[in-house]
Amino acid sequence: MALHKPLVGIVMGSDSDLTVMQAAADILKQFNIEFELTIVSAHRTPLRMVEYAGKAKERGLQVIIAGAGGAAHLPGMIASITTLPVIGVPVKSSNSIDGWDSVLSILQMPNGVPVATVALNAAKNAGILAAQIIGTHHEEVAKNLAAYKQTMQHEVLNKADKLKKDWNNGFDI
Ligand code: RP5
Repeated sequence: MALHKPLVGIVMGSDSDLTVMQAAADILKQFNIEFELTIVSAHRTPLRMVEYAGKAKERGLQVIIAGAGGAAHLPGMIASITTLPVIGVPVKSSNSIDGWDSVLSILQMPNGVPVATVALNAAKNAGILAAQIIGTHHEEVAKNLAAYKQTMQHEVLNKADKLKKDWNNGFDI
């Protein structure tokens, strides 16, 4: 079987981020999008970070998902080096006070260097956003995303239906 090149790079500051970041990998698998996953630390392996970000585009990656906690500089620093879109996942890590440190470190980027920041620990949404970026030029991924939205809609409508029956009450459209 031919090996496909990964389109999405998932990087995290530490293996302790994996319990959160795993959700990005899981949803990309669901959408049949090839990805790679590794540890790159802005503070502990700065040269590896520069190398990873510097070579990401020429290696064929189209999006980078970067997760980190506490003084979370990884997504912003990667975004400062590459022209690829970078999605930042703030992780509520062991060194995070309450999660706000991670959120603000990733969110409050200076003009000119954007990071698409998702909610605290929201690696699943990072994966979906990466799929949506790939889906702008990949018809099969776009179809999978449309089907995913349909499924979510049906799930909510089924729940509303159940509530209506349980409470003999509700709203019809
Ligand atoms: C950050 O420090 C990492 O992204 C992780 O969220 C946090 C704690 O790392 P460990 O001390 O668990 O390796 O750089």
